[in-house]
Amino acid sequence: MKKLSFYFLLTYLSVQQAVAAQSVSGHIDSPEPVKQLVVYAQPEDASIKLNQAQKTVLISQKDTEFHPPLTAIAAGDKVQWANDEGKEIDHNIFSLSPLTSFDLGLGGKGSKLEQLFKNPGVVNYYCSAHKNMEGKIIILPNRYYQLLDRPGDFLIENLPEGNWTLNAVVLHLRYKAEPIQLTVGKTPVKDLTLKIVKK
Ligand SMILES: [Cu+2]
Repeated sequence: MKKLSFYFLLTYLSVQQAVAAQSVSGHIDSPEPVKQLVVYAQPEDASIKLNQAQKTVLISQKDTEFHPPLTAIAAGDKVQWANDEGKEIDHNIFSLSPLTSFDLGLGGKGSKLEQLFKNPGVVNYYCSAHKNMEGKIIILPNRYYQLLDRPGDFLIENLPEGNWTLNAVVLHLRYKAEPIQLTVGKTPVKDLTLKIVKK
């Protein structure tokens, strides 16, 4: 009997946990020129507790290119660039971005260089040794985002209950997203349409 009530409690707790966070999904309605974008959600209630555990996100330097050339991270995350060249080739990483400028110096084959990104925004970075090497990092306010190669369906998981705003960082200079308000409750939020419009 004791055992049975214990399992009942476990089931009850896992159901409770399951309803405490929901997925939010839908479609991006966008004009043709828009390609890469990041859909993200921001909490509107101060009571919403976010998963803010810091991560280190890896970018590889191989064949004198950054892989991937576009990376999305959360504010407070670190990026680590690994020189994965087969030959002895030094790479540098620098940025003159108004959001955060840095120069990590030169790193030889096998080296790793790191940078912390505190504030949300977009950072372009380069290698001073190879003019063709360039990369971009989109820093989101939190971990509730999805990077899309092109407009289409999106899915953001584990949003805590409460009121949120859904928005997108659009890399095309002449377009922006129209933010939408939503409430995360006991069931997943589906079939949203996030519109991309001219600025
Ligand atoms: Cu380089």
